[in-house]
Amino acid sequence: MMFSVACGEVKNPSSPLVFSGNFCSSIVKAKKYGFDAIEIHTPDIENLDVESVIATCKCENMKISTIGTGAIYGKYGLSLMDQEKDKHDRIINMVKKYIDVAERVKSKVTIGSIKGNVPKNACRDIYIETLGSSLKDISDYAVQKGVIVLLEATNRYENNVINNGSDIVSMIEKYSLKNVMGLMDSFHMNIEEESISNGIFTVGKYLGHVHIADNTRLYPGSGSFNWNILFEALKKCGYNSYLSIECLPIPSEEECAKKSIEFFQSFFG
Ligand code: LER
Ligand code: MN
Repeated sequence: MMFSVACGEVKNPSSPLVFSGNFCSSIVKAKKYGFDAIEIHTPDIENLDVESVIATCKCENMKISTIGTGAIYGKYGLSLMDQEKDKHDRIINMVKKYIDVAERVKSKVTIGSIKGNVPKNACRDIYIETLGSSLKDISDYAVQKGVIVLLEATNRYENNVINNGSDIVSMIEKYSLKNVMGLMDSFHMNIEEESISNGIFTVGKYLGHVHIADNTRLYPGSGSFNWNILFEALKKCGYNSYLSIECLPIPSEEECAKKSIEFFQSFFG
């Protein structure tokens, strides 16, 4: 198992990103606490100093696990279900730029919040079809670049599409999405899955990444989530990729990072 931590540029106590500030400083901090990798979250991928990130990773022997696109939804309000052609083209082109950077830094790309929401009273099938064809476009591009795209199941209060493991698998299989894998997040699973283990078994061979936060979205071990069940299920599936801390930086980023690493050590030695 490898340990990663989600990082953003701007400090925001309501956003589940542990380290904030310059990404190169976050790589150094994450290494110091004992992580193997960081997740980069930014709404403006073109502003990322890719060469410095690559150099810092090399120097610190660190990796970029994945690049999150969710901030595009927060900052620009664009989603993969937008029906207007110009908005649709804009977000697809943006995601392709994330894939270009991911190819350079050898990471994956996450698609979570930018799935968007089907508006009230709208025809759900039309929106789901738009999401499927957007993901197909993205996936075809990711294949050319040799990048894995992670499709995340998020809870119903954030997105009204792809809320659980079964939704991920249906989407991948219905649209024959190559290079797309599932991202399961303990916080969302706790709300959406009837059974944590069955949620993991359903995604099974498609599982590509796991987000870790307790039921309160604070650092793992601080709440009531049943970690034994999750980790047993991951073991049975042969999952050995990243467990990535994506939790609120409360009471502080330092405390959160320290407690998270202690938590991992208590389970994985
Ligand atoms: C993104 O990974 C996620 O889990 C969303 O809930 C972000 O708020
Ligand atoms: Mn997540």
